[in-house]
Amino acid sequence: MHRITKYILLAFILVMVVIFIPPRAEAGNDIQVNMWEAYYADADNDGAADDIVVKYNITIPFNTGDKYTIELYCKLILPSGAEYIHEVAIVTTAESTVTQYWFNAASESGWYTYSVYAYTIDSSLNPGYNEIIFDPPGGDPGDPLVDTTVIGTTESQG
Ligand SMILES: [Ca+2]
Repeated sequence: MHRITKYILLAFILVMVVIFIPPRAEAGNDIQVNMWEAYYADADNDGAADDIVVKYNITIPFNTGDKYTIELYCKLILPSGAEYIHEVAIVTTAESTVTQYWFNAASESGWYTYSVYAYTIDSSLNPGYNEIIFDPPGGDPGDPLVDTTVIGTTESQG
């Protein structure tokens, strides 16, 4: 009798432990960042091919239709080591294609690195990261600007 009470108590404690484990991202439920294109162009039609265009997909595998707000921490590193940082949030379900225009950003000769760290503020998904290295021509175009276009999502903010 005493033994059974012990087992019941133990089972109750186990249930409580399971209930009070804080919500965490499930294994394999990562945000995927797939960068597939980075090039220079005259995206703002000012006559100079001094704008950087970056395209990538944000994918949430195994998503059954839940909406997530994904923060995109974007960093452009110039050949000199100068960095431009831009953060934007998108609301997405399974997959979105993001296109970003960095106007007047191709100001130096050499290799450029573009990276995206994608995460959720509440850590409901595991974060994703990717980067791409590319080589646009140099020039002196003035102050850089950023524009983000998203296809396949409901909205974008920031
Ligand atoms: Ca231009």
